[in-house]
Amino acid sequence: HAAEANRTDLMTITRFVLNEQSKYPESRGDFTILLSNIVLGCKFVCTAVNKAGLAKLIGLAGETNVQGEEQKKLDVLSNDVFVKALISSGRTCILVSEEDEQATFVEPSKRGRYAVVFDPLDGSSNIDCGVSIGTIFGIYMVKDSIEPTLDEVLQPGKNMLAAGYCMYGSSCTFVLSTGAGVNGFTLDPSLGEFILTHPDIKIPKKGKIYSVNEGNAKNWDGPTAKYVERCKFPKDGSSPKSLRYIGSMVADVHRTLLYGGIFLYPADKKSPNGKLRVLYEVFPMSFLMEQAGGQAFTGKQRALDLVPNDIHERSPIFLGSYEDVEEVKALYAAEDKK
Ligand code: P6P
Repeated sequence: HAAEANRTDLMTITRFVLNEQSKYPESRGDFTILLSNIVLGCKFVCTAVNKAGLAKLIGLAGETNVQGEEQKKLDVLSNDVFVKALISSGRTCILVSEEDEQATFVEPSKRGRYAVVFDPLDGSSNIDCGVSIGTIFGIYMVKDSIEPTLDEVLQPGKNMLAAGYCMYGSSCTFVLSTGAGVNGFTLDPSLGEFILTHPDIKIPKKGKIYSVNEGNAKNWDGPTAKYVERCKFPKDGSSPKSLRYIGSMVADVHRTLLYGGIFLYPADKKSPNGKLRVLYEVFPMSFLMEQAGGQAFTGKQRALDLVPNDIHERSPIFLGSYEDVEEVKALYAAEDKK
């Protein structure tokens, strides 16, 4: 009976957010409207990504179609969809996208109170081999939506109102936090709705998996090299961690969130700030990890305390199970004492 009730009591993402919003009587539903436009963008990208495999046959996504027109690459197409969906929501005033060198300042007639930072299709180099990819986003409330400046988005990640990602894999999974825990929704294609499937996600306190591109080992600094060595040759007699590295941040972070363990993209001699972008990769994933009971560290500080100076700034990142990240912090602290 309960199963039947659950099946018919559909907790869609819109209903879920409306429930959340009802806790803030003064809210005017703006966030719900903003989120529904982000969800719309994800649904579009989900169908486009799923068709990408056929693209070679029907000339989409970066191929030339039958009319000989050069089709946009999927990440450019996805960016167009998100920018248009966010502007048409009438709830944003600044957009920062991985795809656009400059921030987008929304025209005054369509301005709203939110700034959205996003990577429309992270890991898109993996599309052709069918590896899961995703959209990552973070949302700030702006102080001055009349004459907004870049300062509104050069804010530490701890000031974000919400963050999330949508993973386009064997199923389309939307993971979201509005600052009161983390919830996962799965797209039911027959309904065209995201349904709550992973309520109140909590990351295990310690995990058995480490996730890093070992190909960069030659260039790692001491603490990172020491930590990875410990994962492979534990000194306390425990069994070694397993290495799982997909090379698509959304997929590696989603597995870490659900199974536990640690994901790291450290600094190295070639890239002293690592590779991942602060605003729309490091901050949203760090926000989610903290909300799920894990943590995120840059090698110097709590990731969410970082104050970016440039909208495309990079940072090293160690994120995941609380105790695993603690070990990394201890190794960097010991290094600082030398
Ligand atoms: P590497 C994908 O290109 C990406 O931006 C992230 O999704 C992923 O975590 C990382 O780069 C992989 O980088 O250097 O290991 O190939």
